[in-house]
Amino acid sequence: MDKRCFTEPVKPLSYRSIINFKQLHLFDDPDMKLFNIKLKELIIATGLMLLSGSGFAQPMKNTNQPEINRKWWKEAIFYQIYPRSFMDSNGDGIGDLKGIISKLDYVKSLGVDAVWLNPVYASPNYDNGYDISDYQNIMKEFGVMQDFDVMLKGFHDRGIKVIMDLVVNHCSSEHKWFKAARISRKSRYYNYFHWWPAENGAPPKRWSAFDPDANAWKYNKATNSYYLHYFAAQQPDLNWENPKLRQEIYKMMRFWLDKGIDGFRMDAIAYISKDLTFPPLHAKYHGDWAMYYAGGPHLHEYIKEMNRQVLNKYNAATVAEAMGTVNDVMKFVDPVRSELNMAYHFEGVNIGYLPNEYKMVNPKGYGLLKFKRVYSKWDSAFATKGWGTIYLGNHDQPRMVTRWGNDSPEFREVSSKMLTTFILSMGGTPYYYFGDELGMSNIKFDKISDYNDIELLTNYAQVKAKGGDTNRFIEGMKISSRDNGRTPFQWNASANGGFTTGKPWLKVNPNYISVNVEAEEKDTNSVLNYFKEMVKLRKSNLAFVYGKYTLIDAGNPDVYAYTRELNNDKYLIVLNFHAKTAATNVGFDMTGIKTMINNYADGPVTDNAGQITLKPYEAAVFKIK
Ligand code: TEU
Ligand code: CA
Repeated sequence: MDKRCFTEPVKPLSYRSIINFKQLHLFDDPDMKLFNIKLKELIIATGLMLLSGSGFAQPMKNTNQPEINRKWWKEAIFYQIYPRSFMDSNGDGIGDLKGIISKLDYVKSLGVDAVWLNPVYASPNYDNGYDISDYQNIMKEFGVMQDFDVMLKGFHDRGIKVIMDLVVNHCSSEHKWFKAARISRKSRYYNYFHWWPAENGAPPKRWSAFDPDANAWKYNKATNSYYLHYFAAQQPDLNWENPKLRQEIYKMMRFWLDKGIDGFRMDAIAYISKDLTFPPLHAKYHGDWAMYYAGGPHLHEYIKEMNRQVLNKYNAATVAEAMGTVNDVMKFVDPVRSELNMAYHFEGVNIGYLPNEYKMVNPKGYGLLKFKRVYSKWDSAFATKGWGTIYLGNHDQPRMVTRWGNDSPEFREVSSKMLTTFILSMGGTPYYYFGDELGMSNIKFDKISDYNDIELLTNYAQVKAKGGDTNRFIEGMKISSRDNGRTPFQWNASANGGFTTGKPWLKVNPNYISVNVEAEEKDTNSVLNYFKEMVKLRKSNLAFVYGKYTLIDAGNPDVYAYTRELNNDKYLIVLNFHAKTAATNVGFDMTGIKTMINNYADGPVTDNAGQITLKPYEAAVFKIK
C-alpha cells in the first residue's frame, strides 16, 4: 500500500503614476500600503532602471503574455518558521514566541516578505500543534497572547506579513468541544464531530494516517459510538457538514484576522467535507488520500462560504494544502470561483519513493527527467489562471539538500545553492523553509528513541507489529523522515547551536559547529549569503514572478535549464542536478551574455554555439535580454 499522503488583469502602471508617488497605487487591494511603501523604496532604488525603461516599473502592457493581475502574495517570498525549533528564550529546550521576537531582525535580514508560522495555538502536541485544544489561545510552551501580539507587530514594523496555520479538518481530543461531545449523544457539541453509532454495526472502513492499526474510527464507550479521525486518535475530525461548526470556525478566523494577521495556510483543507453515509471505499484507493479523502461532496461550497463570510472581508491571503490532480487543485485557486489564492501540490515532493511503502526512497535516487516533467506540468497548469507555489522543504519533509541535492561535505554547499536558485527562479510563490538558507541537512538518527514524530513512530510500530525489517525502516527514515526537517535552528557554534541553554526537545544536528548563522554571515561565499543574493535577484525583476517559463533541453538527464521571460526581460537558468560535470545546449550564442548569479567562483563555460558546461551542482542565472 502506498502510505504517502498525497497527501484579473494588471492595472497597467502608467509612467505618470510612477513619477508621482502620491498617486501610486500598485495594487487594487486597500490594505496594500506597507507593501506599496516597500515597492516605492525599491522603485527609488531602481530609478536608473526607470529612466532606461527597463525593470518592473514599466507598464505591464502585454506583448506575448496574458494580462497580469498583480498581488502582493504573488510577488512575495514566504519564509516558513517552525516555532518549536527556531529559538528558545527560556532554556526549556522548546522554541517559543519570545525566541522569534529576539530574531526578527534576522528574518528581516533575509529580505523575505512574509512568514508562514506553523501552529502556535494551545495544543497537547501529539502532532506538534496540529492537534489544537484551544484555537484562541497560545500553546503554553510558546508563550502567551501578548507575546504573539508583540511578535506580529515586530514583523509588521519590519514590513513582513504573517500568515498562520489554519488546522480545521480536525482539532484535539482535548478541545472542550470534543470533551463535551464524548460524554453524551445529547451534548450540543456531539454533532461537531463525526460519529458512527455502534448499534449500526461496525463502521465502514476508513484508514488513518497516524493510527497504529491504521483505523480511523475509535470506539467511545460513553456514547456507544465510534468517532472519526483521519489522523491520530487524539485528532478527531470536525464535522463541517454542521453549519454551527462552520460558524464557530469562521468566528475564530475573524478573531485572528481582527488581530491583523495577513492570512492563512490551510492545513489538510481538501479533507474537510465528508459523505455522511460513509459509503464503502474502493480498496484500490487505500493509501491514496487524494482519491479517497480529498474533494468531499461539499468541499468547495464550504470554501466559497468561508471566502464570502470571512476571507474577502479582510483581503486575507490564503494557501491551500491541496491534494490531487491539476484539476482538483485548480478548483481551489481559479479566481473566478472566489475560493483561495495559492495552492501547493504534492506531486513534486513525492517523486522518487518506492511504491506501496511508507516513505522509502528509491536507492537509485530520483530521476531528473521526471522532476522536470512534474514541475513543468504544474507551471503550465497555473500559466493562465490560478496561482501555485514552489517549495522543496517544509515541516513534513526532510531537509531539501539531503533529499534533492547532495549533503556530502564536498557538495552540501553548492547543491544547497543550486536548489535555492531553482526555488527562487521558478514561477509560483516560493515557500522557503527555515534552515535551508544555511544548508541545514538531515540529522539521520540511528535510534528510534531519538525520534519524536507521531507519523514516524506509528509507522515504525506497524512495521514492528508485522515482524518487518526495522533496521531497513530506520535506514529509510534517515532520508525521508519529517524530524530531519524539524531539528533546531543553528544560530552559532556554541552548545546546541545557540538554540537553547537547556536540553533541546529534538537533537541539534552536530554540523552546527560550521553550519550556523554566525559563521555564514561572515563568509561571503556561504549558503546564507547566496540565498540573500538570490532573494535580491528574484525581487529585482518581475520576470521571475510573472514571466513565462520555457523548458530548454527537456531530454537532458542532468541539467535543468529554462527561461523566464516578461516583456523585454529574459533570463536563462541552468542547474546541474548531479555530482558530475554536465553540459546543456541552449541553442543560441552565449558570448557576452551577462551572468547574474553563479554558485562557483568561476562561472560556467559557455560558447558561441550555445553549449554551457557546468561543474557538479553548478547553478547560474543569465540575463539574455
Ligand atoms: O499535513 C496533511 C497531510 O496530508 C500529511 O499527512 C502530510 O502529507 C504528511 O505529513 C506527509 O508526511 C498536515 C500538516 O502539514 C502535518 O504536519 C500534520 O501532521 C497533518 O496535517 C495533520 O494535521
Ligand atoms: Ca522555550
